[in-house]
Amino acid sequence: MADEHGGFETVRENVDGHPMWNLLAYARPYWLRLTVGVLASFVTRFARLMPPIIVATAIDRVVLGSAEPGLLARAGLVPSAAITGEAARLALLERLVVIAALAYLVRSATRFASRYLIQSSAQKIQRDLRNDTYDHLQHLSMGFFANHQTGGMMSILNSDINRLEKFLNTEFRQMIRVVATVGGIAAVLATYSAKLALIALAPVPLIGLASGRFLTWIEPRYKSIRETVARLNTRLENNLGGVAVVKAFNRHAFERERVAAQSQTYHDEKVGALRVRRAFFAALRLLTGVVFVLVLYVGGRDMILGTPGALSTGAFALFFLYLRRLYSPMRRIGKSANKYQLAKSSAERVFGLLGRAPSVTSPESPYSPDGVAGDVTFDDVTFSYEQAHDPVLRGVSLDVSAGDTIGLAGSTGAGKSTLLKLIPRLYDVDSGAVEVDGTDVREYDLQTLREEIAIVEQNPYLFSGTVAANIAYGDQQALDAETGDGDPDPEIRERIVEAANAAEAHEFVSDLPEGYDTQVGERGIKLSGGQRQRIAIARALLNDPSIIVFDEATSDVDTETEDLIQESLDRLIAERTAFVIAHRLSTIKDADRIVVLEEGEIIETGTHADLLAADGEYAGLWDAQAGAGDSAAVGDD
Ligand code: DGT
Ligand code: MG
Repeated sequence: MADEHGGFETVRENVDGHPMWNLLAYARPYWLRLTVGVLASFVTRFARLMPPIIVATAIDRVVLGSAEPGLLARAGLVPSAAITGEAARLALLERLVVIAALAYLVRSATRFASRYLIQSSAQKIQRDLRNDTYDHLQHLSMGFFANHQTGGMMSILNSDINRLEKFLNTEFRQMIRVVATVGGIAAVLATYSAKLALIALAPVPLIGLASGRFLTWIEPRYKSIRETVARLNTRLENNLGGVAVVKAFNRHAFERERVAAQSQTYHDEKVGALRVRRAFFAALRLLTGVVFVLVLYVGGRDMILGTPGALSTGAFALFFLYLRRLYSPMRRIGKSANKYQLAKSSAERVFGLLGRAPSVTSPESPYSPDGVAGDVTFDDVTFSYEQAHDPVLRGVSLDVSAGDTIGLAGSTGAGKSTLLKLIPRLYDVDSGAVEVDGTDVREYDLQTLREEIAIVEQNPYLFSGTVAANIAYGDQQALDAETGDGDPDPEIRERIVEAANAAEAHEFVSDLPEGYDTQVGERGIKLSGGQRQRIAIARALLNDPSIIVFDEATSDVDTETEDLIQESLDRLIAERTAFVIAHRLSTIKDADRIVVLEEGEIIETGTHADLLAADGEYAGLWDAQAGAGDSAAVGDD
């Protein structure tokens, strides 16, 4: 059963290799875009280093008329000869203005390009990853879905994948920023004064190291916080989904307590992590203060005393302009590292999910016939949902010839629905075999097999969309036509209406505000159980399978609806192998054979007349129902 953690605690065990390498594999198709983006980003960073150098040159040579040529002269961008006279100074100033303007131009152009290239790559990677993850997820077995809560899966498809996109988009550029800025600044400062450059850069490895320590501390905390959030989400989703039950039983206070307890856990964990985070950043700031004071004192003192290698006025200013530049990305290292950890745990979940092999798959060389006749054999089938638990089905053997109708009866929880879920391999048997046309279902191509079987569930699920699209779900071509753009194909509409007619659904569908185009499902009009079941029958009819499973709703439907369902059912099961699970035994009294299941075992089989004559379990149930009136149901749920 699904546990209170949403079942995702162990998913990261399925990651193959480092999770972030897996992410890199998704970046591969966009490598050109990304490489150009990264290069442009480096150019932006270097262009950003220009203005302080220009300021330093302007101070030294334009304002103070110093003879010191400076960095720009050494790079050949300005003349290195001593500047004397107003005209020469003005000319130099004009030259500096042009260089500054060019630097800003380059900076803004490359920034635009790098942002565009990296952001668009991140969006594409996000899209690919979501598509793949969703597709992989929908192929996982039913057991996976039973053991993992929807909230947890949603948060992987949404938050985790979004976080990876954001990481690529933002933190990746931050990393480039750190490397380019720290490297560029170190190189420039070293040309002015090796000693002061050393002082300015000394904390860099220290900050790197501290960030690393901080990370190893914060990592498990963030993991736990993320999981707490997922649990909280699952709880909220559960409660909102079940709000009718909460209200009916007046469990508001109970649920408030449960939500409050999880909110509190989240609060406590987050507050603890935030405390350490604050301390870490405060310490970083202190360190940058120490460097500022040291450069001010040592650099200033050398200038006063005229020590050889002392800075020029412009260079002194340059140091302070650069110090800020140096530490703001350094301070972000901690944040980036945080984000990296968050992204890594998201990647663990995403790639853990992707690494999870579906347990029900087509074999290597699948059997893929053009169609099946519809013989079904259960050969000594034993099955349990959970390995540790008692089997739900025990040694069930049943031989059904193509075209026969088998009625299934038995009390609630006997295993009727479970037994029939084994035919399309929604689950696989523990031992024994299920065969279709004499071939084990596990040898079939899964798609071929499932195309031949339709299940009309006890409680059919309707997707958000039109009535027509919900019926069309049974047939790929019809579905494409009904969900595509433009007007539906009239021929396909005709088939849908025909199916609805046969399912006795046409009349009530026509009465809906927009007929077949009425929105149903979560965001549409609500239909009754009997109406939904008839739509599900129409869906199955459109699918035209060789084998049909009809799981009768246990909910009460009025006698008229019951008659309508019975009529549509008769059309559904005609000329096919049919399994009809009935709670009202009148539904199956005309079946070719009736099977009575109790606690996972077949206790009686025979025709209605045989079983009445045998005077066993079935006869007892029949009498009880007849006694309670025709429309009484056996199932007590
Ligand atoms: P019904 O529809 O109320 O007349 O009962 P049946 O006969 O259709 O019972 P079925 O096959 O749904 O359930 C048989 C047993 O298996 C019952 O103890 C509940 C359990 N079971 C059903 N579905 C699941 C599932 O998805 N996971 C687990 N772990 N157990 C399940
Ligand atoms: Mg059932």
